[in-house]
Amino acid sequence: MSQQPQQPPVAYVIAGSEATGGAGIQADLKTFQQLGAYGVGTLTCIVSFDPKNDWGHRFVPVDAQVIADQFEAAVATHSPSVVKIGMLGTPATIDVVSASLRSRSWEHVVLDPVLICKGQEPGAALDTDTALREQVLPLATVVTPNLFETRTLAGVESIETVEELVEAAQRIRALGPDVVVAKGGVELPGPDAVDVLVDGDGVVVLSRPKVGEERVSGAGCTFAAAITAELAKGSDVRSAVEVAKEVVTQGIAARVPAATPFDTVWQGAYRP
Ligand code: PXL
Repeated sequence: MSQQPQQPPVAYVIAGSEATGGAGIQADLKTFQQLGAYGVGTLTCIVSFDPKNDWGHRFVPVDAQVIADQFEAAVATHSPSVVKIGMLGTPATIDVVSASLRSRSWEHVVLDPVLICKGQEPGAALDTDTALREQVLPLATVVTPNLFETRTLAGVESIETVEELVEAAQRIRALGPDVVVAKGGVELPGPDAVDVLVDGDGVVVLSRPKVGEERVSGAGCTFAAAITAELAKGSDVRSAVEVAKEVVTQGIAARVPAATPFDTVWQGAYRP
């Protein structure tokens, strides 16, 4: 008798392309593969850094109807129960993604609330930030803001300590998501890269010695994608976040040098 091989869990991502391969949907799909999840992706926008212009962002949104079509194809084919949301980029994209998400039920919606990419000027797109906060954040079960995004979403001026990071994460949790994982990264002062997880049961502090003081491209994408893959595999959120922290730490230690201003994470380095 022949036995059916075990089906891989499906991890779905709605995100942008970052043409150098360091961030965006490229990093997401690599992370899914590394963790043994079958990756499915819907493209929201195309970002091509400009080497002739200080690596400035060239940004092209995907037409809203084309996003809706991709979503329709993906969910009809695989019926995913877990989805990661990465860069959306415009209010029109946020409208269509939020409507698509609401059209069916999910076990988990993992939101990486990409407000701006590394190297972009803060405050460039207030209408996009507002739309994300109002239309997508309430649908998220897990949200993974970096320090800048935590300040913006929580509406606080400055975060200098782990206690302030926890307080800001609690404010974001009040906007809807079950679990907030606020990332201190290299920018929170101190020798360690500290993330705080705030859920209905309390607070978990995740800490690893900083790997250098330089930011690395793709760390945020990889972190949220790893959480998504682990949730697709059946993990609970706290365990998924522990694995994701390790994936990112190992991926940063094994970083890929790049001509862009930031080196990039190597997801393939991860070993459990
Ligand atoms: O790292 C955030 C990010 C996410 N998604 C896309 C990006 C970037 C940053 O450049 O381009 C598509």
